[in-house]
Amino acid sequence: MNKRFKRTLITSALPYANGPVHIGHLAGVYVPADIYARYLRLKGQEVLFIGGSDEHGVPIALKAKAEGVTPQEIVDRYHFLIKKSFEDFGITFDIYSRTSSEIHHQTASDFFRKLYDKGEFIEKTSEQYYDEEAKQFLADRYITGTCPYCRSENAYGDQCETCGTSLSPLDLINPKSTISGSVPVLKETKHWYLPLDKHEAWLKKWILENHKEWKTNVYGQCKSWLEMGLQPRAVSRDLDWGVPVPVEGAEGKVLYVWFDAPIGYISNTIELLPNDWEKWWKEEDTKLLHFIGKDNIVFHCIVFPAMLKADGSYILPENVPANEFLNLEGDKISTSRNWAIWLHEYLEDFPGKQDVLRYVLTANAPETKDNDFTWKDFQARNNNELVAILGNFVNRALVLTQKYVEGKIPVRGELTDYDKQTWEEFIGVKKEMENYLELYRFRDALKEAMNLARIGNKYLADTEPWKTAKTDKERTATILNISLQITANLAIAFEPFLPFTSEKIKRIINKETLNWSELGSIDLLKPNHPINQPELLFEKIEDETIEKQIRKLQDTKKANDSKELKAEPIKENIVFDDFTKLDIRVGKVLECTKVPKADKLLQFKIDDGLGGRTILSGIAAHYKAEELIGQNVCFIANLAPRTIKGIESQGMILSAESPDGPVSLIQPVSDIPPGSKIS
Ligand code: B3M
Ligand code: ZN
Repeated sequence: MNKRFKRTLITSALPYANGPVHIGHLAGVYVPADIYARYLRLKGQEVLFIGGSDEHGVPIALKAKAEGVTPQEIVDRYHFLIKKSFEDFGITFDIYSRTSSEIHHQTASDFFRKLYDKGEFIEKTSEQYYDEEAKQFLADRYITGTCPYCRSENAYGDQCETCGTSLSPLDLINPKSTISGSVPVLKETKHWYLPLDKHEAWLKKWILENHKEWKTNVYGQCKSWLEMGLQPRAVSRDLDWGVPVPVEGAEGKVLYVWFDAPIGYISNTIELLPNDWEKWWKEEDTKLLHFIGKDNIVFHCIVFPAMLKADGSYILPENVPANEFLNLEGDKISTSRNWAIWLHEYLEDFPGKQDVLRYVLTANAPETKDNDFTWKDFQARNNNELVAILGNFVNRALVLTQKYVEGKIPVRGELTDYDKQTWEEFIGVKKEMENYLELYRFRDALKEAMNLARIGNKYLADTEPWKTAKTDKERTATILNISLQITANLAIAFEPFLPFTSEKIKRIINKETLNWSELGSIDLLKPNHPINQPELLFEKIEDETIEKQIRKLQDTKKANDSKELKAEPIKENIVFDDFTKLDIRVGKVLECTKVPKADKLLQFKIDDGLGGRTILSGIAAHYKAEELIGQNVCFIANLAPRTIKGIESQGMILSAESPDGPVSLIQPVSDIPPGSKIS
């Protein structure tokens, strides 16, 4: 550890308590954080590892409304399930608490109040939608309406999930409150903003100049945020679930969930160490690390540091080793589509195999780019690596010990050159592993740990103690002594990664405590030290087992497809006259370009046979602008013009959309002049 630091405070993102945790959570955040915490503890360093559930926010309030229960009931249901999953997988939090706790409410409230009193916020009044029936302001997610870009009818106030465009509630056509179904009205409301623009200069220096060592994915994201320029960010919301804003006249307002959640790291520390928490958060010799997924980077690298700085008494994170995402069998993990491997379900199907999952998720961790979990890879890594390399070596060393030297550590004779060379190699690989651990490169570190076991296998294969046993007792004793020393070393090396396996090895070799400084020692087990009966560390996973899991996912996919592919219900009948009001025409695309700052939008110049017109259409995700030039399209010619992103759209281009995403333009089958009428 760098001289500057005396202790390490590790935080891991607080998962929302509105669903169970899955392999993506484990791979992205909790296994890496746990590996690091275990590694430091084994080295005898002072470490604190903080976890907890994030129990506020709109989705939790919405879920409660949908189920007709209180938000507290929702978070109680998931908090304990999540906590248990983490315990089951050996994630060694020093505390796993929750943001609905009293101590958190108090801490977050005090934190806000101090910043408020110091004048660190700005107050702004703006117009927001208000539901007069439910008598409350509507968070973006509580408002639905028609998307102005793609006309989908179920767009949310913050985003249209059909075309992906991010929206503000004021963009929606025919807005509706999801609480009462009524049409919301605009009403003035006051909120507090953290003026991030005022923090921009020091943030730029702190990250872009002083933390060039951060992972490139993290540094890159920060750089692009900082270069775009920071804006004041609202830290309060009109909502009835969360930490109340501790200011007079702020009834019905709570702290924005992303304001209170990171303070959860602090409140959980206070809950654990009421008299001793401050040194962990306020002393310069504490190294603060945030383990998170990539979607949380801006909050941990920019917003939370700005909050800490605004307070003035806190340290800032030394590093934020964020990971990318883990996909599942080629598709994004999705809670709503049940496309996930839930930890509690994994344990039902693979009891006792926590380490297999920890291994696979680390070996394939999304450290630098998104990665894919597949069941075939899971099986291959178990069978070809855990069973064939680590399990095989340890088992052979132990069985041979029982067979040839009566289950005791034999006395070692003089080392041959080959023995010495093996040990040197072992030390070299151990050093590599440590270097990687220090750099949060756990995937590479694990690879090197596995190489230590490979050295053991090669040593046994080359020295063949089963042959020397017949001719040379002393040589056999030396070989087995070295093999058992390697075994004990593996118990140390693998402990951060595979803690259950490491425990098992330690039980078998009768050595309860081993620490990191002993790694590399050839004298971990003294002569005549007794060894217990061997047990297998891992077992082969059969094709059948894997096929069952793959079938389970295929069933999920089928269920999703049949749900999603069901056509939408037919709208109410209209009379023929209604239909004739529509003027639908054929047009030819003269120009087509992407609209800047609107991901989904294409701007068309159409030859309509009447001098041309401009139309915007939200199909950029489905077509390249240049491939549409020269093509015939169908459009509604008499739709009242609308201005979107400052451009007047004079009509609407027709396209068909399948419920599972694909979009297809409607085009005439044969060439027909622009302006032709469609009926
Ligand atoms: N609950 C978001 C997430 O689970 C959020 C993290 C909070 S960390 C302070 O991705
Ligand atoms: Zn849309």
